[in-house]
Amino acid sequence: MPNTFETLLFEQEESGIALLTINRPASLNALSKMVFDELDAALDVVSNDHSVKALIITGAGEKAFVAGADIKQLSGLSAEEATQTSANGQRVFQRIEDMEIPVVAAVNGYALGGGCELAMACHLRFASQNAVLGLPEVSLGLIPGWGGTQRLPKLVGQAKAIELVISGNFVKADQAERIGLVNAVAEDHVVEYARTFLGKVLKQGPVAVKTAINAIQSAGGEEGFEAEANAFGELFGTDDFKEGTEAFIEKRKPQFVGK
Ligand code: CO8
Repeated sequence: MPNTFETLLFEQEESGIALLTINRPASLNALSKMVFDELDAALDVVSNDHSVKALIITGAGEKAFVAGADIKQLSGLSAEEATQTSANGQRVFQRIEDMEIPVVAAVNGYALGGGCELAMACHLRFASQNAVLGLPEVSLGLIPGWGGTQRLPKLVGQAKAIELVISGNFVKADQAERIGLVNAVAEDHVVEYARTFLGKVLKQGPVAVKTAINAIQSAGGEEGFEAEANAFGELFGTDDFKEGTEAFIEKRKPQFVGK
């Protein structure tokens, strides 16, 4: 499987973290069809390589994470092609949400429209000081089409989601943190901030981390409680649980094996 791409940079770091950079800075990293095809392929690489323990997604350059769908491509689509483009983007972003490792968006500048939707599909979002997020699709006579109408209310509540989507208003990093759209604002370099955060996560029991993300994702319905209880019980059968509890009792650091 190739891990060199035209519109992405893919780097595997020794720490077990992979860094995926959307790399079209001249178009503020706008999401073209090729970006989606390559994202799909990069997610295959990550899923099949068990040495990758966490993923950071960011944008090339200082100005933008991703400034949305490639409007130049979008403008030429028929209604049928637009529906397909929406469904395909939803599928790729759902793959991100379903990844079995933590996926963090390092939002380094504009995250607009599809860029904000990409960030929302990640498990966590950290923002740079100059980050600006928003869903300005209504200004183009559109609505968010890559999961934004579904994920935004989960993060910021229904009323705030409606406010942001129907006004197309942008929010800066500090406001995005206040409303829950991003987890935190980095003082300095946002990718470094994400690395430091993930460094801590990677010291925890890997099966427990994966199970926690799955359980929290199923929150919201009756089934969520049942899924949590079942997952909790299953973790009792893992080597990581035995090691974690033994290490606590023996007053030493755990050596997790991820099983
Ligand atoms: N698509 C294509 N090119 C873009 C995009 C974009 N989304 N954003 C910026 N660019 C290009 C500009 O055209 C410009 O190119 P050039 O130098 O060749 O003219 C270059 O990037 C630099 O941009 P600007 O000169 O505009 O930079 P500014 O600093 O003046 O402004 C902004 C930065 C505010 C981010 C501005 O570029 C902007 O408003 N961009 C568009 C933001 C937007 O509306 N995004 C939402 C797009 S719609 C969407 O994402 C829908 C997703 C769901 C799709 C569902 C499937 C059908």
